[in-house]
Amino acid sequence: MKLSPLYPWASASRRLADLNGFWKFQFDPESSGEVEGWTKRLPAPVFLPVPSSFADFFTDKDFREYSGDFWYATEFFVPNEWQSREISLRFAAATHRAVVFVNGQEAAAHEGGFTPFVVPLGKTVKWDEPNTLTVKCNNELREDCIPIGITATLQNGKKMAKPYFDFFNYAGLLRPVTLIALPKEHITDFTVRHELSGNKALVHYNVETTGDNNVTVAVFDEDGKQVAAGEGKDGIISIDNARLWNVRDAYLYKFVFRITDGGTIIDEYSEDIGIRTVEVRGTDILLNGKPVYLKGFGKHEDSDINGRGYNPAVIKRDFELMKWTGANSFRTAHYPYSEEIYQMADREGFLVIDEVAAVGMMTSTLNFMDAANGKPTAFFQKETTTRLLKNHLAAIEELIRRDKNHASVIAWRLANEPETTDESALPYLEEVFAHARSLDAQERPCTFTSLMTATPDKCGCVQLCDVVCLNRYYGWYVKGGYEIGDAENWLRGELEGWKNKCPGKPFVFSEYGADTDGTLHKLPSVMWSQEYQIEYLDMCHRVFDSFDFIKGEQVWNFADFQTTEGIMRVDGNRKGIFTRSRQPKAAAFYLKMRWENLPCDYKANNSNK
Ligand code: CKX
Repeated sequence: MKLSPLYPWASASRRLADLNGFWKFQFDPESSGEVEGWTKRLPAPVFLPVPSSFADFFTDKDFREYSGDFWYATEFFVPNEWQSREISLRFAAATHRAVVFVNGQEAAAHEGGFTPFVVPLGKTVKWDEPNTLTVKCNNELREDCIPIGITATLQNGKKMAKPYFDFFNYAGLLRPVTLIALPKEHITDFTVRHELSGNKALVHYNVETTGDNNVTVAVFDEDGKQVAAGEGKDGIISIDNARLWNVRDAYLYKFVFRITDGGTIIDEYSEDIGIRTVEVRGTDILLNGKPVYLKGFGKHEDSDINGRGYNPAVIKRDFELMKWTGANSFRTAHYPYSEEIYQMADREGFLVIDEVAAVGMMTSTLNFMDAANGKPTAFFQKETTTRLLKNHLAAIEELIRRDKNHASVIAWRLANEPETTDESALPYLEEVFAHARSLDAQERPCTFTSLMTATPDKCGCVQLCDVVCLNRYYGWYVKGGYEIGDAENWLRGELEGWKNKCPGKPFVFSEYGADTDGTLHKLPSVMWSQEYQIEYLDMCHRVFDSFDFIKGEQVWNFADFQTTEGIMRVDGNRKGIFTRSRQPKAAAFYLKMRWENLPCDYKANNSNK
């Protein structure tokens, strides 16, 4: 059976039931739930909302910091009228792994906390009667899974997450759960690739189904007028005078895919699709053949109380704030985001660098700081590497399968700050890049973000990147405060090195930032003050502006976000341009002034204009 990555939209042929709401929940620190029969019934549950992260609901620190197994349970009904259909459950994200039981029987297991999976229900389902659904989740960090870390056991026997990354290990059923009833013969997936030819757009499409009946495609413009059609599972649809999807000027066509048998519609699935091309030519990133300069943020899915849980209100606020600053792009640091975020990016014309959760590819117990200080850790030479690679490749496959049709997604970010200074990184990343490239029909650029210590003389993997992405903190982790003048020289020096090492590639600053207390003002500035954040950003921008091959700036971070506690963080990472409650720091007004005045084709090479 083919399991579909498609978003659960209802249609003339598709039925959905939303299973979100309060579910039963119980921690299982002994991992004894299965033998004790929790697959059928949780013995002493509390009630928690789904979707959400569990960590910030409780007042007991043991619960916030909990690492291990935890269970959810609910009931659902499947109406008799659906007996002729194929029934499944779709989990948009269960972090970091889950085993699903339906009526006490194991129905599916999934590794990876940020991509959807579908559980076919088959004969286990009871019609018009309550079905029990229990899910055993686990949030333990491991060196062979992404995101990477370890789970330590404290002297009191409690487990604790030790992430090799800098964000809180929020977990749970983070995203919606949906009951889906499809016709037996149905569409499981589709892929589009766009080609521009004068005023015409050619959309190469492929539709996958579970049967052999005929497939048709109808394309409607935003006024609901049909503008093109196609027939067959593969084909090319030609749209005359196509209105292209563009930066902050999105246009979406409705593609309606149908399986038909004579005059009968067997299945129907629609999606709003933007038509655009993306490519890298010389040092330019081209959208529809025109150079674009990325202005925007590295983000997190992170908010008060709900942690990393799906939060449509925060999603909306974030887009409004990004628009207000004049941004045109963001990166989904450090994992695939909720599908609704890409849908909104499609609608709003934002350029997205879409990231797999391969973060923490360095060994460090002081989360990411040892490696950031240049301590060699030979991360890719571990006994766990083969298993890690397998999980990493699977996660890339799920990411690309899920997000491949979004116009907003212009590049794949295949790893964050891997330890590319060690020669064992190259064969590992070569496989990762080759795999991603083999999966994307749109042949989007692929990249990783480069760690501070991977300077031009030390990085052995940059040649894999179509766009070179630098995470640099001169003026913060290196030469901060009164030494900022030296920081500027060091940054310039490094960029001269890159110019020689990679002539003819575009560079994007995928991280640069300074921790800032949203309440602290100081004249003259000190590090952590709002004045220093502006001085720091201004220094970086002065440098970026003087190198033609820098084709984008994504400041770290859009908003303050929660991390593991420690001496490096004051209730989280404070590099936000906005506070965690999404109010502006002074730097937000500074950035707005800069970005509103930078043209979209800033620094375009004349030959590509
Ligand atoms: N880059 C020295 C990864 C992000 C962190 C950021 C930071 C680091 C910097 C690496 O996840 O939050 O320290 O602010």
